Amino acid sequence: MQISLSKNDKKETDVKYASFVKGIIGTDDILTDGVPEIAFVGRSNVGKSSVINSLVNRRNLVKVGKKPGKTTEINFFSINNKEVYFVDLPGYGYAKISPKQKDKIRKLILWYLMYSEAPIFKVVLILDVKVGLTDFDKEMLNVLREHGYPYLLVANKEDKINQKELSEKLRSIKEEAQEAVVFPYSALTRKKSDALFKEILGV
Ligand SMILES: Nc1nc2c(ncn2[C@@H]2O[C@H](COP(=O)(O)OP(=O)(O)OP(=O)(O)O)[C@@H](O)[C@H]2O)c(=O)[nH]1
Ligand SMILES: [Mg+2]
Repeated sequence: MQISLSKNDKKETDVKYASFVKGIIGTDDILTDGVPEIAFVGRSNVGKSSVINSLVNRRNLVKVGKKPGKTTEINFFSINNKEVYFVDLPGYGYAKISPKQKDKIRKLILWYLMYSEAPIFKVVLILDVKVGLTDFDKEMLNVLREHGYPYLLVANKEDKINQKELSEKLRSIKEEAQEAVVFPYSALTRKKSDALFKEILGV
């Protein structure tokens, strides 16, 4: 599967249009309309929605920081009139929701990845660089590896720590995840948004 986002002189990746399509909680026509999907997965509050906004250069395409843990749907955003969908998955593990609700979200994420047959181009697994890998992230990594999905680990919120701490955190994340590539990022500064986009698209 190849994605070629429109190119211009300044940037390799160019998002001209981005819009919300719909939220789903189970099987739906959108999963079989042939548009490749880039899925953003991670614990609640790690910055999934912020990372999506930073990539499409919009502050409010996806609501950020409001009512964490309340998003229980899988939200689809069309990029450049359905060149690709960005898929914002509900955040797992928000402390203030019930165990039952947590389990529901975990099952929805696993269903999407394992059984929905969505044409997933890449899974972006987002971590909070200060927190590192949690049990949920390890479970996700196992699923992604077992299913052979192309994925990328993004260590978000790098602006919150200094260089020394950052390299230590990255080293331990790589070691624990047994992963050579972890992309340090800040959705707040957006400094590396183009580099991240290229890494996700593999260009
Ligand atoms: N300092 C800093 N804060 C960030 C960064 N990315 C996100 N945040 C903040 O972290 C909080 C959560 O961000 P969201 O993007 O809503 O996180 P999410 O993963 O989508 O959360 P859920 O939708 O609840 O799963 C917000 O207050 C953001 O402003 C970052 O790179 N640096
Ligand atoms: Mg969110």
